[in-house]
Amino acid sequence: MRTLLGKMSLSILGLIAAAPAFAQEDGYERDPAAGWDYLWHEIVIDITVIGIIFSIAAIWMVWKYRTKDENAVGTAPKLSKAAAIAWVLIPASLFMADDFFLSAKGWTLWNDYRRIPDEAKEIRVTAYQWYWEFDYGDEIITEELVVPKGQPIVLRMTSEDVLHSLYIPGFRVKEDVMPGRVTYVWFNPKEVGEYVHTCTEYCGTAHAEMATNVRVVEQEEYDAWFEQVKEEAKAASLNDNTQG
Ligand SMILES: [Cu+2]
Repeated sequence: MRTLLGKMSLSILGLIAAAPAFAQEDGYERDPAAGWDYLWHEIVIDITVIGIIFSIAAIWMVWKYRTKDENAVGTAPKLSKAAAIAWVLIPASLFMADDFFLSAKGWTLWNDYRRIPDEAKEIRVTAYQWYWEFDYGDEIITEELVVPKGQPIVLRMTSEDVLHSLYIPGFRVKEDVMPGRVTYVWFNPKEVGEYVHTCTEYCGTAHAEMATNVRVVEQEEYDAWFEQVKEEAKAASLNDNTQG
C-alpha cells in the first residue's frame, strides 16, 4: 500500500518535472501567433481523444449494467482500501499529467508572448476617442499602422482619455490600453497583407470606428512609404511655419 502510493507520487513528480522539456519539442516556434495556433490545435486533439474515451466508457457501462430484471437490486463490488484508493488516484493522475503537460506548454507560450525579441522595432501607440496614433520616432506620427514583413514589432501603448484595448486577431495579440500606463504587445508579421486592427474595450459612441487595418508590406515598400510620410510631415510643418 505504502509502496504503491510512493510509486504513484514519484511518477506524478516525474511527469511534472518532465513537462517543461516536452513543451520545447519540435513544431514550436518562438512566435506567439504560431505558438498559439499550435497549442490550440493540440488542445482540440487532446479534448477530442479524451471525449471519445469517456463516451465509449460511459456507453459501455450503460449497456453492461443495464437492468435485466425490474426487481433486481444492484450489488456493488467490495473493493479493498488499496484498490479503492488506486481507482481514484491512477485515473486522476493520468488526466492531471495531461493537464500539467498542456499548462507547461501554455506557460512557455505566455513567456514568448511577454518576452520581446531584441531585434524588435518599437512603435508607440496612443489611443484616443476614437482613433489610434502610431509614433515611429523622429516626429513621424501616422493614423495607419504599416510594418515591414519579417520584422518583429513591439507596440508600446497608452491612452489619452479612457480605457481602450488593442486587438489584432491575425497576430493573436490583445492588450488593454490605459491612461497613465504603458502596456505592450509584440508580434512577428510574416505574410504581406492587411490585418484587422481594432479596439476591443467599449470606449464610447464611436468605439466601432477604431477598427482599421494593419498593413504588412515588403521592406522596400515600407521604406518608400516611410519616406513619403516624412516628406508630408516636413511639408506640413513648413506650411505651419509660413502661415504662423
Ligand atoms: Cu477604444
